[in-house]
Amino acid sequence: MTRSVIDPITRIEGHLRVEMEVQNGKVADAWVSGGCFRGMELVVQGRTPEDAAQIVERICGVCPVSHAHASSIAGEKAYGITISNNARIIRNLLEGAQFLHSNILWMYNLAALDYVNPLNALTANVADAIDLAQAAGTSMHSDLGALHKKLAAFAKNGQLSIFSGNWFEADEGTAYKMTPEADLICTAHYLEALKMQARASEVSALLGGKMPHVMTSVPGGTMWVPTEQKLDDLKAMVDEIYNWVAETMLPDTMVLATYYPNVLEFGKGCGRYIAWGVFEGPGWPYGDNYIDQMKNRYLPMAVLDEQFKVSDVEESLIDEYMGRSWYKGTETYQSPYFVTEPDFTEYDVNDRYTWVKCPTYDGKPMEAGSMARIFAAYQRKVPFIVENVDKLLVALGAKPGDLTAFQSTLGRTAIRQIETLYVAGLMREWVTELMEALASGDSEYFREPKTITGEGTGFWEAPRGALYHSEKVKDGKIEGYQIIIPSTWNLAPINGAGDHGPLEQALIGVPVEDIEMPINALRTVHSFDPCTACAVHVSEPATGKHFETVTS
Ligand code: NFE
Repeated sequence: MTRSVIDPITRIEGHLRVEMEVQNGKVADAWVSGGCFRGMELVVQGRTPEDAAQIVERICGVCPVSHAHASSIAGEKAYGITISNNARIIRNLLEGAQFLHSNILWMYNLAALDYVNPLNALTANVADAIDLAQAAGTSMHSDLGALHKKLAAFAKNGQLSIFSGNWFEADEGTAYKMTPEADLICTAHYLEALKMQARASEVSALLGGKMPHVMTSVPGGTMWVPTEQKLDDLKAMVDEIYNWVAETMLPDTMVLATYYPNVLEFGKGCGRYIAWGVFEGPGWPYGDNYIDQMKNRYLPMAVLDEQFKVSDVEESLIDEYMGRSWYKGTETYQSPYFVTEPDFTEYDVNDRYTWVKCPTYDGKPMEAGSMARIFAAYQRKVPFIVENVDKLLVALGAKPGDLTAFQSTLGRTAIRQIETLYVAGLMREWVTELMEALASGDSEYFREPKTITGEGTGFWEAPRGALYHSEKVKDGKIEGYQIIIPSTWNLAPINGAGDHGPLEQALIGVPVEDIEMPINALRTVHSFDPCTACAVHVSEPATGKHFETVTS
């Protein structure tokens, strides 16, 4: 029996430790530990809902827009109001820009280096690489010859920086399977992705005043007012991102799948999914029927069981267990609840071992994220999603409709690109919609509260999955606040019934050939795109260790 620890996991947002027991070449048990306490719930006590929407964004520099929106929705529910049609479209655009940034960042700059070895690209034949890109149908915006020369010069000077510190030697150098030509193409796209992320953030900054931590979304609507010039700028940027995503991301995903079919064989996880829904749909507003509102989102709400059977969310079935995390007591709190009592003890996988609380739905661990959203949209029959999921299934050698074919580490990685393409296309539609609204003379962007005492929950999605903000407001001031972020679901510890959290379950059974570099475990962690948030950073400078193995 061997213990294998990866700490910290790099190429994620925030600080995360994974500890695994390895037996007979496979992970036999796993514990995931989040090393951050955020405590935003305590910071917003006594503040107004308007302040809260601005403050809670500071949880994270990657998904601030989603927090502003979930908080604004909670505020609007407490205030008894809905937003105007213009505000709906503008918020969709702002949220969509952040989704595009996150999905591109994650695919190329965080996850891809588990599959792509830029050092291998040094031996590529450039002409063959150009032929391969054409055959694979993937884009060719970079000068591959110039890139090849640049990489060679960097390698000669020892300046490969982030490309030099990866796990290319895992499994005695056999873990990376792509040809030098495929590695050269994907390295070019890695670099292009940096520009596209920046472009997506420019869209957020245009609509939000700045990025990260946008300033325009508030309970009641938006402070952003379009002009023809701003809409023209928006259109140009949105078109550029759409074209790149359409030409690059799905074809690259198929290239990865060709070389790594083995990564489709592990990493299933808990097999149950939640999506609260995101991007408010047409047919606005829905009045007081919140369930209808969530079901009509462009990516709709759904709770899915092991057979992908859909049900509507019931807030009271969401609870959080404290017994294995660094919080007071061993209670299970039922939503909506407003208790946050941090209480650090020792790191002990047999007792408490993480700052991440343990949310469950109807007592069970649930996976959140793009895969959950796409499954929800497929089951709710969103036409674009049904068509593209079936196409991807056929390309992967599976049957249309067989969602089980995605339940793996590479399946989770691949399916997210359908979402990226969908959102990139919707962005273009929303710009047109906004242009039409402006031309029609509709100029309503903000609404005042009807009451300043009440309770409200914002069910929404961040790029990494289902996001929940709930607040209790008295005379305009917050008395109670609770947030359940996507990674809390995915990185959850063992629950009160003894079930492991979704990532822990996905890790159990993963093949480990090289105990010093458990690359398939790392691929599985990255497939969830974890974020333990960027607030408090806990590290152990004394040991300076990033990786250790302990034989017991
Ligand atoms: Ni810090 Fe976030 C997203 C949220 S974390 S990135 O997406 O909420 O799961």
